[in-house]
Amino acid sequence: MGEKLAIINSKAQTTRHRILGIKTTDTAQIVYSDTPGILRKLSYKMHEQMMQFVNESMEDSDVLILLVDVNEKEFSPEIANKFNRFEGKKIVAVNKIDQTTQEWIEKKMDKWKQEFIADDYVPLSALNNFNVDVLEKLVLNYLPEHPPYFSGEDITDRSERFFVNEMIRNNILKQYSEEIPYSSEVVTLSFKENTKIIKISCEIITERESQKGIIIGNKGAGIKKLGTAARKDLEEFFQKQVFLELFVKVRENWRNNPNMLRQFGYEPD
Ligand SMILES: Nc1nc2c(ncn2[C@@H]2O[C@H](COP(=O)(O)OP(=O)(O)OP(=O)(O)O)[C@@H](O)[C@H]2O)c(=O)[nH]1
Ligand SMILES: [Mg+2]
Repeated sequence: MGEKLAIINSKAQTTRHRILGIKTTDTAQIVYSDTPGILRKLSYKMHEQMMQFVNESMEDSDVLILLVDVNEKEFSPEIANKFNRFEGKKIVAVNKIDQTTQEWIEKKMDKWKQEFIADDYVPLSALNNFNVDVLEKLVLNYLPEHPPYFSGEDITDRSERFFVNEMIRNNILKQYSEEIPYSSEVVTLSFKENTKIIKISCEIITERESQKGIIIGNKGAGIKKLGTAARKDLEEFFQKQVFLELFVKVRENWRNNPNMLRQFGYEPD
C-alpha cells in the first residue's frame, strides 16, 4: 500500500481484525483485506471471531493470496483444504526469501506446489520490496470489471481511533511478554484534535488484576514507558504533537464475553 495501515510485529496473532487497504489507480481499484492468520486452536470466542473475519474475506474476495513464510516447515491440512476449496483466483506468495538461499526457495516452492493448488506461486520479500509489484500485477489481471467500491480518496475503512488502538497494542506486544499482549485490548475513549495538538485518552483492558499490575509496573514505570513509546508512534503517524493519557482496567475473561467482544469491534459484518 505504501502506507502504514497494519501493525507489524514479530509475535504471532498481531492482526485481530479485517482491515481494508484501498488502492485506486487511473484504471483500477484494488481492495485488499488484511486478516488474522489462520489459527489451529481456537481457545477463546475472540479467536472464533477472528476466524470469522478470515471466512468473510474469503466469501467476498475475487482473489485469495496465501502469504506463507519461506521458513515455515509444515502447514496443517485444514489450511490447505480451506485454500484449495476457494473458488476464485488463488496465489501463493512465499515471503521472507531474503532470509534464505535460492536452493531452499526452489525446494520449498516444489513442496507448496503440491500442497496448494493455485494459479500462481510468487517468491517475495516484503522487507526488500522484491516482487511486490509482480504480485500486484497478477492481482490486477484477475480483477473483474466493476465500478469502484470506494471513493478514490479512501485508503482504508478504519477510523483514526482504530489506528490509535492498534499502535498502542503494538507497543504492548513489544514491551510485555507471555500472556500480557494476548489478553490486552485497547479502547480509545476520546480523540480531540486542534491545530497544534491531538489529545488522546485510552483504556487498556486486561483480564486480571495481576496483569494490570504488570502493565502499570513498579511505581508506574511500565505504563510510563509504554505511553512514551506509543506517543512517539502516534506523533509520527498523525504528523502532529500528541498528548496521550492511558488507563488500565480489568474486564475478567473479556475474550469469551460476547458483549465485550462486540464493544471491541469483534463483530463480523
Ligand atoms: N526478513 C523478513 N521479515 C519480514 C518480511 N515480511 C515481514 N517480515 C517480518 O515478519 C514479522 C511478522 O510480520 P507481520 O506483518 O506482523 O505478519 P502477519 O502475517 O501479519 O502476522 P499476524 O498479524 O501476527 O497474523 C515481522 O517481524 C516483520 O518484520 C520479509 O519479507 N522478510
Ligand atoms: Mg498482521
